[in-house]
Amino acid sequence: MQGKVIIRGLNDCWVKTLNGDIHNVLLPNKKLSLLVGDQVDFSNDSGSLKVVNVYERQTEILKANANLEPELFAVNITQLAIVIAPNPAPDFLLLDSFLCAADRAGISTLLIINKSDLETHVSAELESYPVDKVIHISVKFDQNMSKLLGLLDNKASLLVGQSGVGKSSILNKIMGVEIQKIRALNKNQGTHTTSTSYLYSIDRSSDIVDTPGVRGFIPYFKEKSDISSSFAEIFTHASRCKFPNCLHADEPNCGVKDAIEKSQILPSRYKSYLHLLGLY
Ligand SMILES: Nc1nc2c(ncn2[C@@H]2O[C@H](COP(=O)(O)OP(=O)(O)O)[C@@H](O)[C@H]2O)c(=O)[nH]1
Ligand SMILES: [Mg+2]
Ligand SMILES: [Zn+2]
Repeated sequence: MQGKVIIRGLNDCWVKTLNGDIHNVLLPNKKLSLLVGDQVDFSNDSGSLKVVNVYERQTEILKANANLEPELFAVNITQLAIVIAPNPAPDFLLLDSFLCAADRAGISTLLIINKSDLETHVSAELESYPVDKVIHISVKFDQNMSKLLGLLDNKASLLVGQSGVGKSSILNKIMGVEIQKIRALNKNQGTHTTSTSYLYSIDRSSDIVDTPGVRGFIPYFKEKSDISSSFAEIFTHASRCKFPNCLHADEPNCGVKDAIEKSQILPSRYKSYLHLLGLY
């Protein structure tokens, strides 16, 4: 049988087959690299179901661990959906870190600006942020929710954003009771539900992955120079730098710093860039 992993436990996982059935399936070993979103084959092995094959992944989003080594964050995602709101104020470093990770993984980006019912709005620069799509919604007042569904259609979206922006509200609105149903599978096994990712299916071809551990997300870069190439607008202006290995920090005749002076690069983007550069 074949299916998609919707929850990964320590020694087991829950797999949803194409017809919607959910099975509890054992892992051949704890060390197996298997994440929510993975496509697997499983079969009956002396009375219990066991994973026998993990398919090659379409995409892999990497994060850096404390030693700046690569760690898989999410797999088979086709769209990164980042939620922000006027309140709590956007964490630009977190936002840019996720955009870098999406760029590295080669997946499209969607910025969901929630709480548009509030008097205060997010700063204007976010309207023209380097993302593929932007949508304004209000979960509270059911504004633009069907348009949002359209943007999630035929995609496997990873829903991220800082605490308090409305991720759970969005999920509840879209998935309803399905959330409790899926989460209950995990509770039965006594696993810590707050530290687990869940994959919810909107329909047969549209998934949303809800992942914890978003706070402090650091994208993985193999080389220091990969950082600037993950900031598209910084990379563009880097062609005018005097030194081919310019890191756009303290070097003279830097095309990037020149572009910042001419307001062609958002200061917050450059600040995030320098922060990430400082980590690596
Ligand atoms: N005004 C307003 N508040 C919202 C909206 N969506 C969510 N909230 C509120 O924002 C708070 C955080 O929402 P929650 O879904 O828990 O955010 P999460 O931490 O990202 O999962 C809650 O008090 C929600 O009721 C919205 O569209 N407008
Ligand atoms: Mg939440
Ligand atoms: Zn430079």
